[in-house]
Amino acid sequence: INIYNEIIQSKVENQKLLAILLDPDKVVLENLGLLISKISHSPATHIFIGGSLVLTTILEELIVQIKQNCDLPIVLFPGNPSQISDKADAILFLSLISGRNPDYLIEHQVNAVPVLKQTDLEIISTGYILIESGNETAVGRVSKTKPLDRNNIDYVIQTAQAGEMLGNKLIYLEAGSGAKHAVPFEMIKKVSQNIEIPLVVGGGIVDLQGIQKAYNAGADLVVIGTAFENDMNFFNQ
Ligand code: 1GP
Repeated sequence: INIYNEIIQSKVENQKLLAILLDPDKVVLENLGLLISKISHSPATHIFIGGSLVLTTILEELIVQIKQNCDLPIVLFPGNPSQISDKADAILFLSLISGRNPDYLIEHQVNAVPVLKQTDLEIISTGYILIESGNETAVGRVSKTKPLDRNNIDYVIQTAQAGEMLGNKLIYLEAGSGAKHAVPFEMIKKVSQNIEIPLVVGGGIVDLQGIQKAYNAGADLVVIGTAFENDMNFFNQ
């Protein structure tokens, strides 16, 4: 299966997608059975794995155990090149195009190539755009970049369009994990209207209504991390 082609197909059919983001630093392996069962019974279509730091060594084991017990595609969402594992299905090959730190625009990507060449991971190039969220989030802190102004929608559109013109396959509007304010719906709407490629939205979405509103505004795939991390019954509300 080609994960990107499926995302495109879903967009064509207006079927919305949902990724649960698991941060390996926060997953307790002993609870994994229950976690996987909750994910399998949720509306999730994808599992994203990654975090800004990932200090743990359980990344591979985590992926292997999920794969044994769950059919959802596993997509790496790495904070840096050390978070690559050939046990996953695909990787969001991110470039932080909202920032002006060359390390996160191209340096880490260059360094990741020898590792990626040894894997069969499907590589999904992604223009990653961090939006100001009312609090400092790990992405901004670790990447040492400034998020884009949440009121300057035109500049965010222009950034997303530049990402598309550069050949990215996805645009990801990110408020940051645990964001106080999610990406504004008006911004999702305008950006989705001005790009052809699928739009991923995440950060600070804490209820089912927020997910639905992001879909209605034009998000093709919504990412939920903290809300599910805090409450495994999040989707049973
Ligand atoms: C972060 O977009 C994801 O990269 C998810 O954010 O943890 O706030 O859901 P939350």
